Order: sequence, then C-alpha cells, then structure tokens
Amino acid sequence: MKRKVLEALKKNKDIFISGEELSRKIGVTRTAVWKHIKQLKEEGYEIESISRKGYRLLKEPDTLDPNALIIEIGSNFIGKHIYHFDSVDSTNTIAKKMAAEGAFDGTVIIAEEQIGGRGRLGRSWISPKGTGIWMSIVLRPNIEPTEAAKITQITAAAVANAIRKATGCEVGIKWPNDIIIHNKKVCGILTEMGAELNSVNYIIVGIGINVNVDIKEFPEEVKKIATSIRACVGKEISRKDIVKEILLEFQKLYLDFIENKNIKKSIDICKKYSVTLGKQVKIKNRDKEIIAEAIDLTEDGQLLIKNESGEMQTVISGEVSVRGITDYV
Ligand code: BT5
Repeated sequence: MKRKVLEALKKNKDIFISGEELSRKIGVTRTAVWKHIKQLKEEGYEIESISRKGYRLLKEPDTLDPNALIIEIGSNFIGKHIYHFDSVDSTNTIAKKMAAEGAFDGTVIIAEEQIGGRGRLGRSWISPKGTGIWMSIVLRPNIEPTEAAKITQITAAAVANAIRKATGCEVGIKWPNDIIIHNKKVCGILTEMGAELNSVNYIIVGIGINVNVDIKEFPEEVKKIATSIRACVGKEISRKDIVKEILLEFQKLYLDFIENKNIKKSIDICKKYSVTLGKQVKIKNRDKEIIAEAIDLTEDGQLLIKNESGEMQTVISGEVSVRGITDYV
C-alpha cells in the first residue's frame, strides 16, 4: 500500500494530490493514507501537506528504497522482488541462501553496508555504509555450468552502459570482471553458481560499485587501485539512478542470451569499452604466469591472446592484469 501511495505521489510530482483522491485511487481509508505519508516522511521523503490541497512530493532521499526502485523499473522482471538490508555479511551469501530456498529468477538483494563483502578467490571487498551499491541478483537460467562465465560478460556490459547513462562517466571494462575509470577500479563483479554436473541450479551475480565512497578511508594497498564515481563526476551521484539503469540494461542483455542464446550485444559492448584489448597482459593461473598480448574477445566472451611465442590461445577466466592499469604487478 505504501508503494501505491508513493507511486501516486511520484506520478504527480510537483502537483498536490488530495488525501481523498489518494484514498479513492488506492482503496484505503484517509487515515491509512496519512499513516503511509507519515512513514514516507520518516524515511526521508520530503512531502508537503497543506489542508484542503493535499500532498505534494518535493524531494526523494537517495536511499535504495525497494518501493521507489520497483516503481521506476516498471514491469522489469529483474528487480521485481527486491530485498533491502541495512547491514549484511555479503549480499552474495544471502542471495545464495535465498536461491537455495527457491527465490525467483531476477530477485535482487541490496545492502547499505557489507561487513564481509567478498571478491574472487577469497579476497575481500570493502563496502562502507550508505555510499556504494552492494547488490546481488539471483538468476535461474537454463544453461550448462560451462556457460556461467558469459553472465559476467553480460553484467560487465550492463553495468558499463548503466554507469555511462546515469552519470556520464566514461568507464572502461577490464576483462573479465572489473569496471575501470582512469585506470582505477570503480566496480567489481563476482559471479557464483550452484550447479550439478550438467545443469545450473542458480547463478548469483554480485555487483559492487564505489559510488560516493570516500576512497581516502580505504587501506593503503586498495587506495592505490580504487576510485569512485563521485571522484569522476566531482559531486555526489544518486545510487538509485544507477541501480535502476543497471536493472533495466541487465534485463535487456540477459534476455537476449536466454531467449536467443545470443550474447553478441554484450560482447560488442565489452569490446567497445575494453581497456584490455591491444595491451600487454599478465595472466595468472594457479602457479603459472604468462605474458601475452590481448587480441580480441571471442563470441562467447573468452579472451583471445597471443603468447610470447606468437601462438594464439583463449582464456576462459583467470587473473588478468593489464599493463598501464594500476594493479599491474
Ligand atoms: C571483485 O573481486 O572485483 C568482485 C567484487 C564483488 C563485490 C560484490 S559487492 C556485492 C556482492 N557481495 C559480495 O560479497 N561481493 C559482491 P576481485 O577481482 O577478486 O577483486 C578484489 C580486490 O579488489 C581486492 O583484493 C582489493 O584489492 C580490491 N578491492 C576491494 N574492495 C574494493 C573496492 N571497494 N573498490 C575497488 N577495489 C576494491
């Protein structure tokens, strides 16, 4: 019900809507309307109320309020169910648990803060309160486990497009899972999977973005390689606008994959914004390290490289550092 009140206010932004009209539209009493308005105000919505005129929405807070997000993404199935937490261990861990308990395809988990945010291979992901996007999406695609890496490419493409659209920041994509601004990392993607030998039960795609994060507060070794959208734009940016764009972009690219078995659009975006292609790269796999030139992305999202003896080979996933980018060691 609160969502309906908010929706009516958002639709009539800057115009007064009377308590009577609201109660008629939504089918609840005027007292109930008043209670929802009171709650919305407590959540940070600036709502003007004038007797005989009614209510008018003046300003929305930059919280990741699921109600506001769901209204804005309309009929998108990615984000139809959004769970918003104040503080969690890791949104990926919660998403996995929810997926194992039957959460719907497209369920989104967002937290204001992660205490145990995770990167790949047991690394940690710093996720301070209220300033970043720490979010996971539960997916239930009917694909082979070997195809899971494609989801990372779809996500990288969606996030890069979304950040560009919502903020104007010219982000690049460092294969396979980083979004980069001025050679520093602004976003990391963590794709995890629950699967049998031949079938995927669920995939969790975790997205961490430093939006208004204060990088100065980061530990020394991460400070050197990290940046934020705020640092790029020079002012605070709405996290909600970015989340909304990600959910819309992701759905478009993901559906193309699911319905048409096609990730061409995603790969084209990954190529267009790639900061990896044409560069010298170091690829670490277990104890081995090779130096090579990054040549291209294959149509299923693998990295095509030319090694030092001039042979071409593909890499499905792995640790890649790119010469010229801050974490090249
Ligand atoms: C990643 O791992 O880049 C994947 C990060 C995924 C985070 C999201 S947040 C929502 C969801 N829930 C989770 O628990 N995780 C996902 P990797 O490529 O392994 O990079 C990790 C490395 O990035 C660390 O070892 C640090 O050097 C660096 N790092 C840590 N926190 C960072 C931050 N906030 N910004 C930039 N770099 C960071």
